[in-house]
Amino acid sequence: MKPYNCSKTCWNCPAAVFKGNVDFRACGQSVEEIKANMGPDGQVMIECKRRPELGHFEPSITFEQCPEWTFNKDYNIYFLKNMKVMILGIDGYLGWTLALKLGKLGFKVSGIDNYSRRDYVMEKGSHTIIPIKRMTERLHATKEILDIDINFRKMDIRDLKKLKEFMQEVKPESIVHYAEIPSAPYSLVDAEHAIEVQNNNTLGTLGLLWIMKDVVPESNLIKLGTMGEYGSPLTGRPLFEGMFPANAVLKWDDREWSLGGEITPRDPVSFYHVSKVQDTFNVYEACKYWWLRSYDVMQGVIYGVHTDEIAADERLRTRFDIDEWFGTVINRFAAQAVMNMPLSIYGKGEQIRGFIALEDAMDCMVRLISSPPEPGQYDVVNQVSGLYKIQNLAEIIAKTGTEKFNLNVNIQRRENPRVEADFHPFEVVSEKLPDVFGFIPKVTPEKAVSRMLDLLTREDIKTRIEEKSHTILPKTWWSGEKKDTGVLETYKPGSKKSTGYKPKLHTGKKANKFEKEIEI
Ligand code: USQ
Repeated sequence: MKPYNCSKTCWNCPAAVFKGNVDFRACGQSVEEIKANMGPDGQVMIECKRRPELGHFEPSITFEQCPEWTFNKDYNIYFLKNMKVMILGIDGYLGWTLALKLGKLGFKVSGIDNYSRRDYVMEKGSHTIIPIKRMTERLHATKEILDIDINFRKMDIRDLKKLKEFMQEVKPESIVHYAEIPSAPYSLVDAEHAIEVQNNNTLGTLGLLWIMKDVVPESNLIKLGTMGEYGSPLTGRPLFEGMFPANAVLKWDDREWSLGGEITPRDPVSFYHVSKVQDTFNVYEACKYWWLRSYDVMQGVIYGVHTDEIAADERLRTRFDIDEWFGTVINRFAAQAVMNMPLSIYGKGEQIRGFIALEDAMDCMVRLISSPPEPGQYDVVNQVSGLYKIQNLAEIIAKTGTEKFNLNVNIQRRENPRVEADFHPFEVVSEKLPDVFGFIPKVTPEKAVSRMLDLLTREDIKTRIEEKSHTILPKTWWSGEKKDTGVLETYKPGSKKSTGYKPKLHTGKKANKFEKEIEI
């Protein structure tokens, strides 16, 4: 199998500075158009920041031909030597995990964070139940154990002056943007919280785009969106990867139009998810106006505690939240199982979401970083490895907990504090990551849950869950009320029949095997 990014060229490479007498950044032109229209006088020329000895040349060297790109056999892709990646939100659950993964693979990692996640979880009266160190200690431990240097600056993404200075100093070749407040319930607490979420997320991203335009227009922005941008359309219309496919058609009043290439409808499920939709449009526009390039990652709900790097030492662990605001459902269920608390399904439990394990999500990020889009290209990937009903997930956790860890697990349906459909069809297309980037999911929920329970059943961690168990059950209602959710039903795992409906995941050719394995 040929390396996935072998035929990408200087057009994709962040080291290429475009020169010449074609104003290829003029709005509305596609790269294909430019290439097709290049007359004898209209050549696009570049200079390579990494290979200045080449002078001006046509941007046609492939990654396979270029000595700056080296082959990595584990990923079957080329990596740009010592590629500089800046992670915005490097102190978080995902940011920290990715920093260590990239550092271990030889990337030059820098990052910023304002520690707001630590503060918001404290505001809820909770803490990360897997203890994490202060940043200075994290950085020391990273150097000592993995021999990785991380260039860190404490700052808020909205501090434009500081961020611009840091960008000018580092000149990142890829930027991973995790610096957002990632919680739907937090955005529904009250007006102040909703405003803070949308302010931080939307304005943070908008400022970043202006800085990128001025300082690093060749850098690849990997922007974290969310599957929740799409909602769960009751028509059952497939959730395509951001844009309609070429053969999609709109029929109305006896007439037809092609929808190919248009952004698909969004129907976000909280004010937090709305902020991600706003980002989508801002990034899309910036790519159009300034020829920035970006992958917008519609990420499913993440779960898990493991990558080889974070498991290498206690001081390298990433945070793990279980409170009603910042804990995600599988992680919360695992903590509840350990505490002998019934697993709290909201509503009927027939709602379906896309999920992906932490380790698999990191694999996707490495691949996206190493296959940058072309200038002006805005592309979307749906990053999920499986679709599950919440009810089925509860069964998986209960089964693993009972059979492997001797836990006594019950399941409890509670009133749903959110506004979301109980029953809905769900069909998701997630073909680009496997087919274009070579991602094959490796971690089943069973495997990840097993690893989680291994860690969470440790006495010291159990004590930390116990201390904060009062923060687990939801009190934040989408109606604006703050009150407990009533119990609808408590039942034993295995005793409940779900409707026969199975969601459909179009995973591309590569991931089919995994899909079969995890069918439930
Ligand atoms: N749920 C329960 N019981 C719980 C917690 C959640 O039944 O104790 C249900 C919710 O009602 C919801 C589903 O589980 O239907 C997922 O909830 P969640 O809290 O795990 O995830 P969500 O609020 O959707 O947000 C999370 C992350 C967010 C990310 C998103 C991906 O917090 O940053 O963007 O997952 S997605 O859901 O695909 O939009």
